[in-house]
Amino acid sequence: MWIFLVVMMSLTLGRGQAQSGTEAEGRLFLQEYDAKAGIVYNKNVKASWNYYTNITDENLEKMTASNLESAEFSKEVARNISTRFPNWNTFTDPVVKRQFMKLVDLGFAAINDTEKLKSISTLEAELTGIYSTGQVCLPEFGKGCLSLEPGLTDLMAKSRNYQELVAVWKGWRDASGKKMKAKYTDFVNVMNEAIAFSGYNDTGEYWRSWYETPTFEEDVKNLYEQLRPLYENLHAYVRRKLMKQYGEQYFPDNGHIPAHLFGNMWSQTWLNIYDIVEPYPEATSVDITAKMAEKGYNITHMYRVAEEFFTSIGLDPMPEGFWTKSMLEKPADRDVVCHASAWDFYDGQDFRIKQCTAVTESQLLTVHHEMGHVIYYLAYVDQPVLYRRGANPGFHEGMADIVTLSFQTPEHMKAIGLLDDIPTDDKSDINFLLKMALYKVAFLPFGYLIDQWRWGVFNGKTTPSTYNHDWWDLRCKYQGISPPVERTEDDFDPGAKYHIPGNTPYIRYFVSFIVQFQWHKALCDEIGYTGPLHRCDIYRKTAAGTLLRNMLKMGSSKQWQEAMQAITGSREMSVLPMMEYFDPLLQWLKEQNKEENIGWSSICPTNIPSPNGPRSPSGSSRIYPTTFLVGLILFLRVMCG
Ligand code: X8Z
Ligand code: ZN
Repeated sequence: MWIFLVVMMSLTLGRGQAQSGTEAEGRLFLQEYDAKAGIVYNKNVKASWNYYTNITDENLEKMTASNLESAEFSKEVARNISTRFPNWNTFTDPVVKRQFMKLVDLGFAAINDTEKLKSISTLEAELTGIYSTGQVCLPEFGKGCLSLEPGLTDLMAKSRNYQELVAVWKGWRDASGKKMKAKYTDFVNVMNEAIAFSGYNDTGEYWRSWYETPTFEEDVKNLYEQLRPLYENLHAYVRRKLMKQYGEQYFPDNGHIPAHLFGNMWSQTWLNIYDIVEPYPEATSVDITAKMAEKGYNITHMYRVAEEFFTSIGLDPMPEGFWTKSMLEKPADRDVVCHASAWDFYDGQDFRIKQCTAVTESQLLTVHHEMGHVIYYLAYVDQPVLYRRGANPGFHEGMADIVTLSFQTPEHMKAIGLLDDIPTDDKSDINFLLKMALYKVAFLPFGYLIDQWRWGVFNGKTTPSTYNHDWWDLRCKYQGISPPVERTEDDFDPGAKYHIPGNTPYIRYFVSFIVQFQWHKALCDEIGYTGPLHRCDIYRKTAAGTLLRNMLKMGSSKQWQEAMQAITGSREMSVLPMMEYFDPLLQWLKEQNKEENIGWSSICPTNIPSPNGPRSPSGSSRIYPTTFLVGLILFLRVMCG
């Protein structure tokens, strides 16, 4: 490792040169930096790829060594800037100045203790390793030992057996999160210690700084509040359908839904229970997974279909190496990190996807998502390395998702042969919108709460003694769901979600789910589309591709507000396009929910219904306001003779 460091030191910039520090020299310095950083980043990403696609101790060690080299390189550059360009802040060219601003913000690398830096890298990899190798054995349900992908994911999606779902849900949390608590506690402490060297109060503050918006926390809260009625109506409708499916006795009295009934391990998207909640079974809706099987889809074809969408609007095809170097299938001979991701190797030609692809509808959407990330990488490839990022992290995720809004329309399904006729009746339209809501609306509170929890952990509001309690407080409050079995502080349920051990910030997805609708509307306006927003398909419309590309190619060279303006004409995040998209569904849901108590208690139930049967002797103590009053009157009558 030390040999590496010596080689790397000779790459660092500006050593022994005269100190003049003019802006023109600053520009040269950046050019030199760019060439060298490309090499260092490339080596670093390769080492990470090797670990993520082959989890071994040896690969872990190599990745850690490479992370340290990369951090040392960044530190050396920042040191050179402080001696050679102490006044970079006065530079006038914003393109130059912004790069200096990014270079001096070292993040965790600022810490002067290499052992601590090393432990950040090691802990993250170890936590990811625990997550990625976890298995659940289910002999009582006639099944062997299953990993998360594809086995447990598939069971969560398809099983309609209450007890089996409990076993999978709890089993995964025992096999993953429960084994992480001590390591995660150390991880938080060492990250906070390191980030203090960069002048941040805590890691959450550092992560939020990427949005360059002083009111960011308040802004996302306001966005969430505006969308809450939409979620609450969906929740009430789905709750009624699930009660019918599984029986009221399993549902707590306070309006919550047991968390394991949504067809998804984390209740984050509810697409897989469409069959239970379908509004009009007699109208049109397509079982895309079945149709894919019927049409003979295989994994390569799924990626070709996604690529064809992007090229149809004038965006780039995947480069040659993508097809040979990506990991598109789960290998049978080694442990890998299955959670899907897209990789930029910073050499301008090597871009890959890592995904344990299965031939299902939701995986087809993930294929589009990951390829959307690669399209962003390709669009900003001519930017300096420092600007080869999304305008903010939410923009990258928004770009990854935007085509799913076109892709899923009946119009598009027909265009690619997955649907025979385009339905025009209102009932089929509601079926379609409900399905979209199970994906896009159901996600909102989840996307919002994950980092509410993590920001609290980082700023000390949530301590290890209340990790799980505070997690469930948020899940109960925002999602209106509660655990199907008792939880204690021996459990660490946050760790059962990839992004917690993987240390990927999550508010980006909430931002993405807002901005993708803004962009979808802007692109549909651009192509002169005048119908309802939810039926717009930008397929084969190069004008849409051009507008999108003009925003993407900026990378992070400007603040996100400018990128937003380039595509929508406005500098703000707004929920209006999403509200417009789902308005017909919201009106329909309100009608369906007329007799319903919408909402739920903001606190978790104290008495969790037993997974094995009725939760109380009477089995019917649901306290809706009306039944509660009748009960009270009867009680008083008895008491008062
Ligand atoms: O993690 C992802 C992508 C990779 S960026 C597969 N997503 C979030 C998740 O799975 O929790 C996409 C949407 C939300
Ligand atoms: Zn993504």
